[in-house]
Amino acid sequence: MAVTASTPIDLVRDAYAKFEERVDAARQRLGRSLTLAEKILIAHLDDPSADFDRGITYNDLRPDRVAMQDATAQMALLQFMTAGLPEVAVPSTVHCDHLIQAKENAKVDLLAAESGNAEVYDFLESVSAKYGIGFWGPGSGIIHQVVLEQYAFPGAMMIGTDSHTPNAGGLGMVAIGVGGADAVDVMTGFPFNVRWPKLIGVHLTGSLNGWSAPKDVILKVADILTVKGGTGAIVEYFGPGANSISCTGKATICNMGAEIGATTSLFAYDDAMNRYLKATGRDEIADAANAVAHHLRADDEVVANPADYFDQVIEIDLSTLRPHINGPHTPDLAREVSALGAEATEQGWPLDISSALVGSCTNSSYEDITRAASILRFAADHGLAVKVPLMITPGSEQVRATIERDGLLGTFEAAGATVLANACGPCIGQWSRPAEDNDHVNTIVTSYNRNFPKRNDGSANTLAFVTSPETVVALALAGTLDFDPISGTLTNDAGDAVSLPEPVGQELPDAGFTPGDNTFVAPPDDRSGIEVKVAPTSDRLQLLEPFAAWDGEDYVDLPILLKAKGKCTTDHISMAGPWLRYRGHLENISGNLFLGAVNAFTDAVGEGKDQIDGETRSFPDIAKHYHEAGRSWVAVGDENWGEGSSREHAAMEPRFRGAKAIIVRSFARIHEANLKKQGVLALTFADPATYDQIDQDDRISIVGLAGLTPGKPVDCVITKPDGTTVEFQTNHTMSPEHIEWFKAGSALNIIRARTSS
Ligand code: MIC
Ligand code: SF4
Repeated sequence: MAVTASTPIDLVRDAYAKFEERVDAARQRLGRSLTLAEKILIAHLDDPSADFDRGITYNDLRPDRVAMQDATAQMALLQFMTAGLPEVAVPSTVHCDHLIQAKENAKVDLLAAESGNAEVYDFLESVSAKYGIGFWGPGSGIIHQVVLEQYAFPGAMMIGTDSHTPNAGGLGMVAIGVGGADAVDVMTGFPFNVRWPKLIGVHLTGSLNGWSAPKDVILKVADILTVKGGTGAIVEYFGPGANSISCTGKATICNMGAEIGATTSLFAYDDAMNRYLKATGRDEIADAANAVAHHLRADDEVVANPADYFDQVIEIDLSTLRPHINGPHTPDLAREVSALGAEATEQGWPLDISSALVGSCTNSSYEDITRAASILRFAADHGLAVKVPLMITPGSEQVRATIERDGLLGTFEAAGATVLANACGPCIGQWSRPAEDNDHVNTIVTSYNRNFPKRNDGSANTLAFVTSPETVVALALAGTLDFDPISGTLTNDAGDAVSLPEPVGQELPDAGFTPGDNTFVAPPDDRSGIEVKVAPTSDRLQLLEPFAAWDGEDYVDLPILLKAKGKCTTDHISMAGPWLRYRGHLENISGNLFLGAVNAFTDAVGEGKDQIDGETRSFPDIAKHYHEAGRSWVAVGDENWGEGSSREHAAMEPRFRGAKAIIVRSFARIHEANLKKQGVLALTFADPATYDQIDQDDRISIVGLAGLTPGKPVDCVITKPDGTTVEFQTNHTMSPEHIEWFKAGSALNIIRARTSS
């Protein structure tokens, strides 16, 4: 299989041939019309005759591609290596974007990353070369932007080891964020197993205008659906308004569907996608898509009567949608920009902005940058200047080189902005921010997608608000949250009141994109001599040992390592920022386990009571103590446990340290799948009130495990320190296959057994 810096046309044609074979047949079999998401899933079913039932059945699918970013690729590929295969079974790529720290500027930071992360980059490059994986080195850009520019195509299906993989839904595909173990399934030639999603339709009418941007669509959807409203569902956007949004704007909307927990989001193929494919040099793919365009959109009956086809339909009139800004601490806390000043004053959030950041995989397209730059240009011409540090992270080398050529980077630089590397940077806590900026409560505004506490600069003092790039720039000019770009005025250097004009963007560059420095490395044809080195002394990489199989016994009287209060996202379970350093070393990264979690018994963050000796210790230290003492344990939590990232470290660390079960009110999809893959019981309280009955010194038993059956509750018992007991039931979503994973110790143990036989 030739590995190239783009999707070969043959792969696209093969994918489209499946639509021809299967879509009509499925329509007849089901006796109804189909949504676009259904068509794509059906075209990618492992067994085209398999039954599927929304929200019920688990089905095997055959994705066209796999993409991995450096922070998750390490663990994914360490797992892949243990399968002992000569090469990956489907086209796969690795993208180096998460490990570059933002400190000075693009050039200095990239050099620092190249030397500081040399061991990890060398590992990823050699492992990619050995197993036939395309490698995008540091500086090439953020995974989702590169995938959109090079690999995504309408009607395709891919999985990526990053929760924002759905970004590619902007180019009409089903792109799903997964943990590394799911990627390993597909790279080892097995299907991707996922619960057949429910379908949420978002009907867009009207068209965006003035200050309203694609970002506002998803900020509004997050407001309506909340951070768990999309769980287990694909969000399909349709209607006349959809056609008025550019391809990259659609990608912004799909990208942030991760924030509502959706399996993925997508738009139908349209002329905006055709234009984008052509502008990014993929005319052949555009022609192939045009020839099957009727397969690449929902059937007409679906669009005419959406309530008959979707589980839920949301209506948004783009013409009346006003600019939004969401946060702090959660991406679904929404309001119009014009209302934020009053709300911030009431809540005691600092009105003064301490930094403004444009970019990330969500919002760094050519159109985004042109809209933001149009405001900066106006400001420069009218005696206005940004009042706070402004930073910009281009999404890819192609975008960076193009906006440099077209003078847009110059506009940012002239405004005093710092241009950071084409990487995640401050979006993932890789922001080396001066301590004096965040040693006190402070406010930042970003065009990113996530805003959990500590997300950007590692400080819980920083309150992050997410909004469109142009609104970030307007707020940077105002220096305060109490500014409405539509009706407010700013005072210029001559003392005059100035109103900002509406932003003006350009969907695609007139002169086409320029690729910039080529940082793609294809694997060599002869891979026989390549050795993948992992030094036994390394503190960043560690070969994996298989987890032990289940011993057939019930779990009796397990201590509760953590009962988490409130949100417990993957950032609370396994923090990023400085810990990204250890993403390839399971033992070392386990030093961050639950460091961000709030202890429900004490309200303390990251620490609890060690039940062995009664001492107060950090959660990772307690976990290590239990592990070394051979004690198994459980963790207890509230709603949407594991919200956010796809990082499987959040499941592997508890597994490694001896967690037998995570018992919560509800789970986020990717994290629940990751726990199951690693052989940890992911249980939900049948009665959510049971959460309140669990006290610090209780023990929990999980019984009847020999009878573990799909759909059947699992019995548990709380034993109080005085010996009294409280029985309760938990539910799980394990299929027969998942139960096999549990028994074998992990899904990977099963793959190992199959590939070695
Ligand atoms: C994120 O946005 O949280 C990340 C960092 O991209 C993660 C992946 C990771 O933790 O490595 C994600 O979204 O999956
Ligand atoms: Fe990177 Fe942020 Fe996008 Fe995650 S959300 S891939 S950290 S830019």
